Parts: sequence; C-alpha cells; structure tokens
Amino acid sequence: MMESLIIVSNRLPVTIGKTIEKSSGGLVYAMEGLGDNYDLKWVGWAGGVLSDPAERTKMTAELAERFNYIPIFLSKQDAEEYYTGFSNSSLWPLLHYMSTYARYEERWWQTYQKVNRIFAEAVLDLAQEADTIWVHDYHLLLLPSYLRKKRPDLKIGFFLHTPFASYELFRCHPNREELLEGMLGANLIGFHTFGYLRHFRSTILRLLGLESDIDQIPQESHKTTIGVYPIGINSVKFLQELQSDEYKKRYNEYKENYRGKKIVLGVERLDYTKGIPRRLDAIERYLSQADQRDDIVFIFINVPSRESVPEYQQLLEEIQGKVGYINGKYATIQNVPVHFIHKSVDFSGLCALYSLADVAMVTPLVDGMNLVAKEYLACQQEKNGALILSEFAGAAQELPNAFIVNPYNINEVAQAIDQALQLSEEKKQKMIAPMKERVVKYDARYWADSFFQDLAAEADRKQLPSLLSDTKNISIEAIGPLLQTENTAFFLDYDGTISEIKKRPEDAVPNDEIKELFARLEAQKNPDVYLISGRKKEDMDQWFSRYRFNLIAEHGYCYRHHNAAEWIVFDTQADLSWKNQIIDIFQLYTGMTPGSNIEEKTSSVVWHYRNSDPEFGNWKANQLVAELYEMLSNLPVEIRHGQKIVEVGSMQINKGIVLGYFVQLNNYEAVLCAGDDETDESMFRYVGDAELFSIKVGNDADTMARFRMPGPKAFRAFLSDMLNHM
Ligand code: GDG
Repeated sequence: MMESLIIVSNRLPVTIGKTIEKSSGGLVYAMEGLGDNYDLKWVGWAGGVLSDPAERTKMTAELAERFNYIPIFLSKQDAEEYYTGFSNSSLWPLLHYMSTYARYEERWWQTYQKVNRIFAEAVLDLAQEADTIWVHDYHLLLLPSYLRKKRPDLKIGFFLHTPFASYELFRCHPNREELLEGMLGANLIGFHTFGYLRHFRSTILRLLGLESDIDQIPQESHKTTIGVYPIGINSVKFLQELQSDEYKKRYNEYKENYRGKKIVLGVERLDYTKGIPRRLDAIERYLSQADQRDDIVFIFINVPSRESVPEYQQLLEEIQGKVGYINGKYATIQNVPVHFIHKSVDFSGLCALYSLADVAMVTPLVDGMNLVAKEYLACQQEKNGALILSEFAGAAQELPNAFIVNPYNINEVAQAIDQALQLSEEKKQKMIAPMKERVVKYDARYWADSFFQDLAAEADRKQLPSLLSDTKNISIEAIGPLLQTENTAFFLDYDGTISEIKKRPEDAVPNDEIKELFARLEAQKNPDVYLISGRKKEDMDQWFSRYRFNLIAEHGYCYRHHNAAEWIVFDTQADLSWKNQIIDIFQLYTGMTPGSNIEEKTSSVVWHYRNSDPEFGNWKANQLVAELYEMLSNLPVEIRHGQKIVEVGSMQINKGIVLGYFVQLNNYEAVLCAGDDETDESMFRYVGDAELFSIKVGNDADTMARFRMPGPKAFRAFLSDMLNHM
C-alpha cells in the first residue's frame, strides 16, 4: 500500500459556495507536487458553520470523493474562540511583534486546546504506521505534540508561515511553555528565515531551558530538527495566466483605463501588519514634494480580512480617513491619486495589475515572507518594473536587489517612490532580472520538496545517535552479567540522572514515580544501592533516609550507611583552607551575574547560575572557570563545571574514589553506576576487579561511560525494566 502524506492546515483549500471549488494557491500547488509518490490527504476546517448532520455527511462525502480532503466542522463558538480569538487576536499579533494588539482570554486557550485535539483525532483516524504528517501554521501549534504522544511512529513536520517573534515578546504569552512544547512534538520545524529560527532557539532556551544546536533540539524522547525554508509562489500558474485570453482582455481594459499614468500598486489583506497607514503617510510626503502629480495613481487592493476582530475594523476606518485626506488634498480634475479598493480582484485581474504596475510597494511592518512581492516579479514579463520592499518582510532576505526600505521611515519610503519612478529602463532591467529568475526557479514546489526531503531524512533516524563517543545504547541483554551476579552494587547519581534538573534544586524532590521505583529497588536483597550526589548531607537525609539506601554526599566527602545514624567523613585530613579565597571570587561573579548565588558545603563551594539568563550565565561561567584555573593551580582543588554550576572542591575527594573504596571493601563483582555530568566521569573511569556497567544519562557531552541513555525519563524506565528482570 502507498504511504500516506497527510497535510493539516487551519482551512481546507476550497471555496464553498453553491458548488465546492478547489483553490489554486501556492500551498495546493506545492503539496500536489509531493503527491506523485504518496497518497495525499488534506485535513482542515471547512470554514463557516455547518450544524446540520445530514449536510455535514454530504459535504464530507463530496470532499473525500472529489479531492481526498477531510473536513473538520466547528461550532460557532469554537470557531470564534479558537480562530478569531486565540489564533488571530492573541497569537497573530504576538508572532508579528505587535504585543499591544494581543489580547488573552482564558476560554480562548481552552478552546484552542480543544480544537487542536479535534484536529488530532481526525489525523489519528487516518494515519497508518509511519505515515508522514505535515502541519501548517500558528493555528495548530499544539498538534505536533498531541500526535507524537499517541503515535511516536509518525513523521511529523511543522511549518510556521508567520515570523517567530523574539523571546522578549513571546514570553508575554500566558501559555508560552505549552505552545512551545506543542511545536516541539515535530521531527522537523521550518521557518521562512534564519532570524525566526534564531528567535525560536533563544526562546526555548530561556523558557524551557532547552539547549540546542544550530539545526537540532535534542530532547529526551526524540530530537527536533529546525531549518530555514523560504516559501515560493506557484510561478507556473502565473506564467500560464499571462498567456490566457481573460488576462489579455483585462490587461487591455486596465491599460486603457490608466492611459498616460504611472501605476504604483499595493496588494494585501487589510491587516495591521501590512503597514498600510504608514505607506499612505509616505505617499502623502511624496505627493507634497512631487513636481508632477497628475500622471501617477496609487492603487491599493486591500482584501477584507478578519472583519470580526475589532482592531481590523479600526484599521479600516483609519485607512479610509487617510485616503480621504490625501485625495481631498491632491485630487484634480485630471487625477485622483489614491484608488483604494476594499475588495478582492479575480486572478486574471490581479495578474493584469501586477503586470501593468510600474512600481509595486510592499511595505509591511513585519511579514513572515510576503508572496505579493514575488508574484509581482513573476508577472513583470512584458516590461521591467521596480519593487519597493520592506526590510521587515521575510522576502527581503531573498530579494536584496529591490529598493529595500524601513517602512517606519516616511522620508526614506517617499524617496524610494521617487527613485523607482525615475529609474532608467536599463537600471530597472538590471535590478529586476536576477529577482525574476529567483522567484520563478525557487517556487512553491521547490520549497515543499526541500522541506519534505529533510523531514523524510530526519524521521528515518528515529533514535538519537550517541553523540561524540562510542558508547552504545544500553539494553537488558547488554547488562546480562550484572543481573546474573550475586554480589553487586548500584551507584546512582540523583539530579539529572534519576530526576530531571529543575529550575530550583528543592523542586527535584522525589515524585510518586520515583518513590515507587525506590520502593521496588530497596525491596531487592541484591544489589546494594548507593545514592551518590553533590548535594549536602542534610538534603540527602531529608529526602532519602526513609529508604534502605547508602547515602554519599558532597561528591564523596561523607557517607552514611543505611543502618547508621551518623555520617562519616572519608578523608578527615583533606585540606579545606582554600574555601574563603574561592568564596571571594564567587562573590565577585555573583555581583555581576543577576540570578546567580553561592552555596557553601563542607568540602566545596558552588556557584549556581541556573536562574541567570542562560547565555549570559554560560558566558560568565566560562570566564570564571578560566580565571579559576589560572589562580588555583597551586591549590589541592578540583574545578568542576557541571549542569549550571561551577564547583570548587577538594582534589582528594571525588565520586570515583568512593566507588573504588566500596567495591574493594565489599568485594562487589559487578557494579552499575549512572550519572549525568562531569562529576560522574570519575566513576566511569573506575578500573578494578569488579565489572563496571557505566551509564551516561544525557546526550550533551562526550563521556567515558560504556552506555548512554537520552535522559532521566529513559533511565527510570530502564531501571524499572531491570527490576522486572531481577
Ligand atoms: C501568510 C504570511 C507568508 C491578495 N489579494 C488578492 C489576492 N491575494 C493573494 C496574493 C497572495 C496572497 O493573497 C497573500 O499572501 P502574502 O504572503 O502576501 O500574505 P498573507 O496572506 O499574510 O500570508 C506571509 C504567507 O502566509 C505564505 O507563507 O508569505 O508572510 O503572513 O498570494 O496573491 N489574490 C486574488 N485577488 C486579490 O485581490 N486573486
């Protein structure tokens, strides 16, 4: 059977009137290009509200039969809260850096989750083993993780058509963490530009504490690849249209209508991101300075959009006011400068306008990509026009030959209008030729193919390969000898190994899952269990004394047998006279690094920076470590740069020394040890009579361990599995 490719977007690409017509936008064209090798299905909202069950059944059957489309039906209230509310009144403004427009309502969030679940159910009903799902846009940010939770076998791609705002803005959203986690369910996330990708990385680092590489985000259950895929247009369709009779008719009609005039064109949905009022201000500035005004018309095609959102209604009024003002001031018997058309034009008409226009003004305040700029270029086949393009449109990255402007700078834009209108034929040709070539060549199909190829390649590598070391992924078979031996011991680190690293160390208190695991572990006669941690002995007593575990605190400084009441210091001779000197240096760094603090233990001093800005904290920590190495070379201390900590402790003490001590004392034949950071490497380096099964938990660094697990969750599952085999 052919593998399925299921496209999921907010709206199905159909127009439903008396009959149902398939739309022919770039997305449809791009996706159909993928359909040769796949059974292509499309899931999306049918739009509007259809409550009659019989009507719904009829429409479902027709859409399935004619197009292989699967409609989602929403109630009026769900549509309002999920679409008008959460998607277009919270997310849209925020993703476009316009936080002052963003509104938040608790019930919108409830409905957004509900509708994302409705979409998930529809997809899960269809998806067969290992099918590919491609989810589109901000309406469905939660869908990737909903799908992954139920069906980790699916290959899930997600593409964001809007910008991704910077962390400083995205952090305002009340449900920011859930939204990010939703997206991270995908195997591949695509953005239009590298800037958006960069913002996304910085946001997940700061809000979720997730470190990422330039193109990858390792997580415990899977890895998400991130990439840049600038969307293109359906250029074939535009070029074909330029040959059609209907187009030619319209072209001639408009040409006649605007005889003797130069046309400056703007086309967009009426949206506050598109910078329409600001553009009108620049036009006013231009007209106020122009010598010749009567031969220029500015045509605005502003398609009505999201009319139920109050901000869009206000915007329309603002634009109408400005258009009225300009026309009132500059209209003559010969000419009315601004032609504001608050309607959509049909496709032939649009192509005729694109092709006739001498200049296109694409001046959004922010725009994910902007296809109008590309469509205008593709339609400039008869002659060579000029493009004025906002530096804040994603398209500006690809079209540097345009007149790139800052749309907020009215003088600059007015000047660009003047220059564009004055440009010689030769210069226009030179400017536009490479851009035309690019938009025709890198079209929507190219975009979809490149995203899709990466998705297929990523999903094939399902499990994280071990990074930077030869350690193999562990299995029950691989540790067979350990399970078959009588006299064994487990040395288990706690934070980052058994429990996830938490923002505040006190939050890592054993939860029910860990308590149950510990209860099962202590019920075993063999092995002897040692919890070995960098924490203070008081902390360890408080959390772990109820279990039949031996406790080792401060990386091996002191020890308490599970039967004993007292802690024993291993090396009473250890020189700790250097501590005050270290505290002085740490205080300096604490002063300059907001969020950091110092913890003094008996045998070491720790500088914690997990509450600092992650990038700034890392930078300061690296600086501190370099300084410490230089200053402390004569002292008997060891510097450890662990998970969000810098620790200076006695050189005479480490986890490996303690492990070796107990192995010898109790003649263990086999030992399992597990840990997540550099302080655990001393255990992994143990060499002696016992057979060592060492496990590095986490994929973040090179290790001496024999085996590797991706994170604490996997390690707990593995321990549990081991207990089943004991
Ligand atoms: C989002 C992102 C990103 C417009 N007026 C008429 C008409 N249109 C068509 C254009 C173009 C489309 O609408 C608008 O696309 P844009 O890309 O310019 O903008 P958004 O709608 O905001 O799209 C954007 C895009 O997703 C894709 O990822 O580029 O940044 O915001 O295709 O031709 N079509 C017709 N008559 C009109 O009057 N026939």
